[in-house]
Amino acid sequence: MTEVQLLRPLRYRSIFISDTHLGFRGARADYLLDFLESVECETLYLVGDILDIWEMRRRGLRWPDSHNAVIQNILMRARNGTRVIYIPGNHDEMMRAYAGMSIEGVSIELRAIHECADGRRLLVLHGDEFDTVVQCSRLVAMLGNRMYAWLIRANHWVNRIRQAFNQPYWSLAAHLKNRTKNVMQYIANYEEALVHEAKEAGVDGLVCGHIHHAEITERSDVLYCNDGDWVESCTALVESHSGELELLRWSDVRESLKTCADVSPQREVA
Ligand SMILES: [Mn+2]
Repeated sequence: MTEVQLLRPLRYRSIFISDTHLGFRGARADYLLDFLESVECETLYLVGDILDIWEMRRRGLRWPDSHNAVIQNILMRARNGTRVIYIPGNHDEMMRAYAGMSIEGVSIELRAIHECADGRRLLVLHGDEFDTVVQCSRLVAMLGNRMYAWLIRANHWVNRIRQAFNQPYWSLAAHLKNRTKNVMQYIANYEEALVHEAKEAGVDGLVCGHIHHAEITERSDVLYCNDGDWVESCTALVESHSGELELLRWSDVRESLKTCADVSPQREVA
């Protein structure tokens, strides 16, 4: 990590991060902490897989100081008036049992609707329930909406049964990453499934995570934002005070702040 001090905190209206996988040794917690200490926001969304409870169960509790510092930073924000909304994912699905509750000032929800400063409404969800839809995307295309809803329920029950046998969540994303041939097709199908869901919800766009692939794109008039992860790419989605959404790649932002404090960070804008 660089020793450069930021001249000012980067101020945003909202910040979305996901897939930090705290408790997993591959988590880039010190990098994430550096990010958190450099930004301010009114609303912070934690879009799932924040804690890797499956990994902790499988390999025993690993909880380095840097992972703890991330949690402390988030709780301190909640205490100091930042709205913090936590939408659990599949690696921290045990937290879904607390949906509707507020713990230490952190609201736990299954999904949320975020209203941007410019009035756009975004569905915020982790996205793991779409693994099965993506897997069966050709069937879904043929059979339509009822098949679609049925598959999401099937995915839920398959993973409940796996859980009962103490098997980790089965993710098509992870499976395909190991067999990289069809990754691009997988990502396209995943995007399509989420865009479909956003349309059903009657919103302008969505924010998700899960597949560790940060992106802002528009598909059939729906804005698709994936905030990426803090295991590989170290990315966050941020909203400015005027409602502009950007993807921050923290290593790029760090570089540009090092060379010139006034240069805008590298970004993708929607
Ligand atoms: Mn996930």
